Amino acid sequence: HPKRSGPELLCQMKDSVSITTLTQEMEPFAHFPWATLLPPRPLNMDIGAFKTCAVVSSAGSMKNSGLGKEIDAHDAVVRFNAAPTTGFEKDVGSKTTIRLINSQVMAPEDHRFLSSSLYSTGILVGWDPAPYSSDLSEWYNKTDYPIFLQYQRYRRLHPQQPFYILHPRVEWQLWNQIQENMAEPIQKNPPSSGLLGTVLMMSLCEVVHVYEFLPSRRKTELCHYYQRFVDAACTLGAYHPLLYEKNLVKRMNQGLDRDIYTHGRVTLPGFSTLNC
Ligand code: NCC
Repeated sequence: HPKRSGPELLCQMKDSVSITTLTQEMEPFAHFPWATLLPPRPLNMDIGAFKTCAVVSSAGSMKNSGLGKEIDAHDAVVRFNAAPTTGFEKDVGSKTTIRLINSQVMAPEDHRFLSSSLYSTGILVGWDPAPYSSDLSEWYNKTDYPIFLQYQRYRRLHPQQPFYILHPRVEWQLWNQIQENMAEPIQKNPPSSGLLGTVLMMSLCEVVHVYEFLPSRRKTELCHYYQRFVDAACTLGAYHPLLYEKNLVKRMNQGLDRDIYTHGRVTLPGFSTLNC
């Protein structure tokens, strides 16, 4: 196929990726005694629609960005994994509406998940790299990390906090979308939390600003803004098809290249605003 234009990519994304989360009545969960710990309704029926949303990548280049105020001015803000706000407000803001966490972060070996206050604000959305095109039962018996065990534990300890689990179908719909638009074969691993969160917000918001997913002039080999750890693979990808994800986001960007350079900011339209 000829290379798709930005508007074509956006419409294709809207048509082929549907953001869903697990609910109590889905099989096989409906038959489990702990099914009632799962939300009765999918995420999109409980929150939104928002006007403006910010997606804050965890990249080292968020450091010294001074973007905190701009980020907090959005109606909803999504953050990832163990990325903190405390002590970094000036650069990343302090509002957290949704925290998207991979199952590695939830793993019991990392004792902090169940107790740390890092995870106590906002709506949690967990995800786990599921086998390609598996059904829910197959995945349930073969998760990368024990996401369901930890989910149950967390829900019992923090029953008031909304906590959803992303349907694994979303990962592979999005992966297909990336592969469809690349000339070469890409690794069959799910997209990064950053792209999952971006598309999640495109389904909930009218306008989405993504920060430092496409690196600005502050681009650095520092992995995260909150850690002294240097690895270029954090920005360019190893396990996740990150370079391809970034290429796709660059092509969908409706903002100015200048905004990427100065603010690391990409502007994407919400799906509801598209006339496809
Ligand atoms: O690093 P991570 O991601 O938590 O970052 C969240 C998202 O921000 C974007 N990012 C991050 C760093 C960087 N230099 N450039 C970026 O663009 C990416 O979009 C990224 O998804 C993940 O995707 O869930 C990931 O999680 C970590 C790790 O599991 C958690 O941080 C918990 O410690 C993974 N690291 C390892 O497995 C070692 C990372 O590969 C992906």
